[in-house]
Amino acid sequence: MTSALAALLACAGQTVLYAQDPIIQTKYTADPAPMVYNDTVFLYTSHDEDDAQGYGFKMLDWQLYTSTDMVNWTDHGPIASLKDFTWRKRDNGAWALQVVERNGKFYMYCPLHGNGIGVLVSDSPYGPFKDPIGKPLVWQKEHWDDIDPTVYIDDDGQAYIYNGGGGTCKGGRLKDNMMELDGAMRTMEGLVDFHEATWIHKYNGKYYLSYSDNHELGQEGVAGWNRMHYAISDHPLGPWKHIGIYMQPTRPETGVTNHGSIVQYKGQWFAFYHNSALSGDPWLRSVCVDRLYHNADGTIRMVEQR
Ligand code: FUB
Repeated sequence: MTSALAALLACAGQTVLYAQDPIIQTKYTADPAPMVYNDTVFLYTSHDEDDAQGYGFKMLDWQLYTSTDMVNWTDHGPIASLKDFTWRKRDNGAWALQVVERNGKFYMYCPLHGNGIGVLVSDSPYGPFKDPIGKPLVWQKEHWDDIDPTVYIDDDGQAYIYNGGGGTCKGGRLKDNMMELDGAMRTMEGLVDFHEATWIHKYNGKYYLSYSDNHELGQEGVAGWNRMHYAISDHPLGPWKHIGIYMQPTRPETGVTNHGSIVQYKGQWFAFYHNSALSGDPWLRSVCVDRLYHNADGTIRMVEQR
């Protein structure tokens, strides 16, 4: 699948090609988790089933798209699903995932909502992915805590895992095998109005933890109008200094969630997120991407949604 249209924009003296938002228009996708590997963007997403309208989250598998120019996206279809976890107790709940590479292996961290966070492993970013441990990696027995895993591997090789929803973000170390916690996870201090959707990136030696907030959460019985916040620290596990908002609620304001991710590709920074522009329905979301800029003082300029 290639994106339907590309818009040519002149930006800060450079010519920048963008795919038209939403960048995926043939399926409903959410919770974008980009990974840059071998000069390619591997965009892993969750997937809202077509018949989820009026139902709530109906999410059974995870999808993969790739691009080498941020304009044309190739659809690789579902690359993992709830069925890959024999210990699952529900046939719904394939929420926001993330994939990272370490020493030639690819680790996919998957929340099974209500069942904990599992990990799948593959020798290729395209899969097949298998569950080597046969049990949850994280299971704090609170179904809102055990969502939205994100993993960051620091320059010294130490890997960190974060997760959380419903008000608490936790972080901790992973062992070198990437499939075991190295000590207990602890609450990330200093975040303001944390809701979910943790993502870590590093810029100029500082750690950035971004997340969605509780803005107008629950109005009209839907998920809210999340804004994306960020906090900065000198250390991967904080304490964090809350800086502010880098993205206002997505448009149109259909009461959708937002879930951001920030990545550098070919020297430029990008903010991925999702909205309900194609469907107008909170449970049928679509992944978008826009440019992200760091200011000279390290703060993030508000992302302009196109
Ligand atoms: O997609 C299901 C849930 O909605 C995710 O886990 C949250 O981040 C929110 O996007």
